[in-house]
Amino acid sequence: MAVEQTLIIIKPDGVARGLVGEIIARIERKGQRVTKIKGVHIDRALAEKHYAEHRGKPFYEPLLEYITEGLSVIAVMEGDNAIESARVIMGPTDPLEATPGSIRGGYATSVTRNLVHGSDSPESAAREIALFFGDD
Ligand code: D4T
Repeated sequence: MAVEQTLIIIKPDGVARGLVGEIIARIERKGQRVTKIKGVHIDRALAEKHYAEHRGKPFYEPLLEYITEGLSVIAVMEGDNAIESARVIMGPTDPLEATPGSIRGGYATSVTRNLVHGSDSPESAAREIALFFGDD
């Protein structure tokens, strides 16, 4: 097992709905630990960098509007297989495909408003951690 870091974002509806503690706690119970955490109202420039790979796709503009609509909570979480571990707890991108026991399956309302982000590879994690915590 490899100790990894992953970047978790509780997106604006997760913060507004009071689900920060619940989401972090569920990832913690699966073995991960918070090493950094902060609240950020993501602006358009930061959102464009984070979602650069999706530029030009039909869901790109709604995605940017959503992620910039209010406060997000950004955390670095660390532990054995942190990336896959968090993604299992989150469930697939589309909440309708996610099992009810997962975060998205239980609480998310649409594929765009899917509550939570977790890095999808070690390369993404390194890029995203530098993007959100590089200046701290
Ligand atoms: P994020 O990056 O937010 O954790 O989501 P995922 O890693 O699970 O999914 P992704 O990168 O494929 O998609 C990024 C973001 O775009 C939204 N989205 C995605 C959407 O609104 N419509 C779509 O058809 C897809 C594929 C949801 C998450």
